[in-house]
Amino acid sequence: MSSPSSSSTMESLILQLHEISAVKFGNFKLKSGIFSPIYIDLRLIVSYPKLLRLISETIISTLPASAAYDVICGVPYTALPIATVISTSSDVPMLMRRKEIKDYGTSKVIEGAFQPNQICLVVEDLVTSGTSVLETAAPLRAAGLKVNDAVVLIDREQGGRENLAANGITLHSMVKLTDMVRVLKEKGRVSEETEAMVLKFLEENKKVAPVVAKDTSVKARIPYDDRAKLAKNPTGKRLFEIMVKKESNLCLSADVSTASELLAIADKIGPEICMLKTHVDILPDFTPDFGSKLRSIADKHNFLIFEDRKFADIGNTVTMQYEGGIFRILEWADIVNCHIISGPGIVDGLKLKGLARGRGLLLLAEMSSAGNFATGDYTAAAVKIAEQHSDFVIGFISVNPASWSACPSNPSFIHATPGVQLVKGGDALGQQYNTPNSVICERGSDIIIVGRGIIKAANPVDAAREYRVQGWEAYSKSKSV
Ligand code: S5P
Repeated sequence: MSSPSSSSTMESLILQLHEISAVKFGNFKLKSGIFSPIYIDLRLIVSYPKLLRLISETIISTLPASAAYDVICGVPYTALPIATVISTSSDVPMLMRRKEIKDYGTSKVIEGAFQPNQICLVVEDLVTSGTSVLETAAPLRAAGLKVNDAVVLIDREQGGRENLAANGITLHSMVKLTDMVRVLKEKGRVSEETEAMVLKFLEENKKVAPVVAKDTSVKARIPYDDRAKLAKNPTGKRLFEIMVKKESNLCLSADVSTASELLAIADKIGPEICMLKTHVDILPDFTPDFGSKLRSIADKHNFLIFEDRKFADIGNTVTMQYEGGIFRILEWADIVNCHIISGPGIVDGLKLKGLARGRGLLLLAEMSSAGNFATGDYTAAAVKIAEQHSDFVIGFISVNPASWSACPSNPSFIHATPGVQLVKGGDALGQQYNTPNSVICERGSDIIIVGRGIIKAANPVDAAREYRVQGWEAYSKSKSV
């Protein structure tokens, strides 16, 4: 609000927002569960084109020259129309971030045309903790764009500016909530008492931590290096040690169409990961030397190989499936996994072959797909079997181990979680995605397993780095909850 004209524009904007009831006073329960005396709902502005235009024009004219940008992206959904109007009126190309990821066509998270290293301005309607801006900035950055600035219509002044600055994003706000209430009081729209109540509320709720950091359900985590010392199985121990050494809790699910593609991507992404997961039976060009080739890449980049075979048969059959056939999994995979549908005999069978070779086993205790049956007693049975075979079982494929209060697993077991992308969503065939932060901080897992989020990214190496950084930051945070 520097010049008189801009301050009168701002006043007029505030009054118009109040007139259309986009700003309300009362007692409102917010998403975080706390009660607020003020509520802002900017979804309404799509019904008021003149106001939408005024907001968009003012946003752009109040941005300092230092906030240079090549493209803009609105945070879905409320800021999308604002970004669209800015784009068409100032002739700046726009991008769109998908909230839900589709599994057909291109599976893109960011829609629109752009070049790597272009600068993208994020446009938002309302900022509280800054979480939504960060959720949009992450996939933009993973796609190779630079995100240095975000512009917002209203700043609730509850820590968003600081949280964004900590993530390298400068927040430019048009209206601060305190200014808004002051103007409405001055113009006789709200009483002095209401103004005082709102100011008191804002003072008392100055800092809303971003959702990623505010979790209270997870107890402070025992660090991976301490857990390495507890692990009975040498592969489980090594996995913890690799994670610490490489600062990576990222497992790449290398679900590509050929063995040669798999070896190429393993070599490129190897430095970012602690583990590489394969489905060897999907590779049409598999040859007997596949295992040794992958082994030498794994040794070069120091990651473990996890063949996601999901054994499910009786003990005697799985011994043959593990060791024999054309794939000879036992020869080259450090880790395999199995269902426990057939009972504990399957673990005995796999252990018979794997234990002497120092291999490790993950039990499928939960699954990421919608409607699966690995819940409740089934999950508890997996924990029990793991305890009975802690020399061979290294941990679980799990989705929400923080919720296993009835059957907590001991800290030497590692949790690896599939169904991870930078934004929540799903595919057309039942897969369900959570973000790295949610998986590690809220759901209490240790390893994020990422497939299409990396494989289908425009730049898989950059995407892998982004997942590694997000996964490791989440782990670091959860050590000190
Ligand atoms: O419950 C599960 C267990 C596994 S191992 N859900 C899963 O999605 N997986 C595997 O993780 C799945 O077979 C696939 O290889 C990977 C997820 O791939 P994305 O492309 O959905 O990340």
